[in-house]
Amino acid sequence: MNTASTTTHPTQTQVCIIGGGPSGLLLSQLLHLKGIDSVVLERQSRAYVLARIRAGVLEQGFAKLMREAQCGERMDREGHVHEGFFIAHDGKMSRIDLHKHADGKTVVVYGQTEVTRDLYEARDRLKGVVIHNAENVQPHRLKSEAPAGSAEARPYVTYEHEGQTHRLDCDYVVGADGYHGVSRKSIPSDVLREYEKVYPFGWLGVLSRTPPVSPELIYAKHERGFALCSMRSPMLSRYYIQVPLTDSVENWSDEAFWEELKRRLPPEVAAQLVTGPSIEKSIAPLRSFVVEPMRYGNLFLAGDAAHIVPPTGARGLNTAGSDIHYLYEGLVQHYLHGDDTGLDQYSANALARVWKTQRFSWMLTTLLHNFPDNAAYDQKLQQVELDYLFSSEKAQAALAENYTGLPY
Ligand code: RFL
Ligand code: PHB
Repeated sequence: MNTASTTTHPTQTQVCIIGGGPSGLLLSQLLHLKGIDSVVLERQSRAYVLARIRAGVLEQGFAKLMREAQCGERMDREGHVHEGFFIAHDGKMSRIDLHKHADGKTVVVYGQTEVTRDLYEARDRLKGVVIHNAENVQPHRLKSEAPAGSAEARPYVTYEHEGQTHRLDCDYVVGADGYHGVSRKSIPSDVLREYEKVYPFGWLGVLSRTPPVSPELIYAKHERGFALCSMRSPMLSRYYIQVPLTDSVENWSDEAFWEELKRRLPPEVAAQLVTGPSIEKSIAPLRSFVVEPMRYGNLFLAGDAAHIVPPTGARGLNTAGSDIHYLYEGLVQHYLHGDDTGLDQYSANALARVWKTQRFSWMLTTLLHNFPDNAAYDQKLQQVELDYLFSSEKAQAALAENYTGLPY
C-alpha cells in the first residue's frame, strides 16, 4: 500500500472528490490523465472498501471507461465475456441471447471489488492523492454570491484525519460518496426533489469458493421467491435469494441457504449445484431512489449518492459509470477548452439515462420477484409478461438492449 497517499494533505486542488468507491476513483483517474488535479477523500480504510462484495456484471460502456482510464488490463485478462443469461421460470430455463439481440453487445463478469482494486492501483501508480479514514468530511460554500472566479466564490472541504482538521480549497466538489454520504445532505432540502420506492424484501447474498452452477447467470422466478446464480470466476460463485426484510443473516445457516436456493431452481440445475462454506453472507434491502437535480452550485453528485436501483438489472455500478462519463466530459471541456456547456447540462444528461435504468430495474424486479401482497391479477400479469417475453424476439431485444447498456 502507498503510505504517501494516506498522509499527504494538499490545501488546494481543482476537483475535490468525496468518496473513494468506484465512481470517485474512476473520475479521479480519468481527470489525472487529462492533466486535471483532484483529491479523493474516503471515510473508510482501503481494506474496508476492498472487502465490500457488490456488483458483478459490467456493461460495455463501463468496461470502455476502465480501458480509457488505463485500468482495463486485468479486467480484459481475467473478466469473462457473457453473451447471454438465463431466466428460470415454470421449471424451465429460457435464454436471453444478448449477443444476437443487442447487435453483438455483451457484458463482462468482473467483480466490483476487482474494479476498485485496479482503480486504487492506478491511482497509486500515478501518485494520485487518496486520503483514507477522512472523518467528518464537510463541503462548504457550494454556492456563492461572490463574483465568479474570485477566491471568495471557491468552495472548500474540511475534514479530520488522525485528530487534525484540514481544509482543501477547490474549484468543484464531486459527491461520489454513495447513498449514505454527506454530499447529498449538504444540498438545501428545498432545492432537492427525492423519488423513492422501497420494495418489501431484500436479497440474501452468499459468496462461496465453489464452481458456478452454470456458465451463464441464472435469474430464477419461483413461487417461493426470486433467486440469482452469479459468479466471479471459475472457482468463486455468488448466489442470492429473495428474503423478507425481517430476516437477518444470523437466521440463515449455510445449509438453510443452499436448501432454499435449490428449491427455487429447476431440478436439473439444483442437482448440479456444488455447495460449500460461505465466505461472505449479507442482506441488502431493495430500493429505487433518485434525487433531482444532480448539481447544486459547484457540487456535482454522481453514482449511488444520487440514485439507487434494486440490483436485479445489474445497473447500479454501470449507471454510476455513465454519470462519470458525463461529468468527466464536462470537466475536460471546462478546463481544457473553457467551455461550460457540458457542466451546465450534466444533471439533465445524467438524469435522462438514470431514469431509463430506473425503469428497467423496476421492470425486471417486478417481473421476477414474489410480492407478498400481490393480488391474483398481478400474478397473472407477471406470467403473461414472461410468456410475451419468450414469444417475442422484439421483447427479448429490448431486454438485451437495456441489460448490455443504453448508449451514453
Ligand atoms: P459506493 O460504492 O457506495 O462508494 C461510495 C464511497 O464513499 C464513501 N463515503 C464517504 N467518504 C467520505 N466521507 C463521507 N461522509 C462518506 N460517506 C461515504 C464510502 O465509504 C464509499 O467508499 O458508491 P459508488 O462509487 O457510486 O458506486 C456505486 C456502486 O457501488 C453500486 O451502484 C453497485 O454496487 C450496485 N450493484 C450492482 N451494480 C451493477 O452495475 N452491477 C451489478 O451486478 C450490481 N450488483 C450491486 C449489486 C449492489 C449490491 N448491494 C450490496 C447494494 C449487488 C448488490 C448485492
Ligand atoms: C452479482 O454477481 O453480484 C450480481 C450479478 C447480477 C445482478 C446482481 C448482482 O443482477
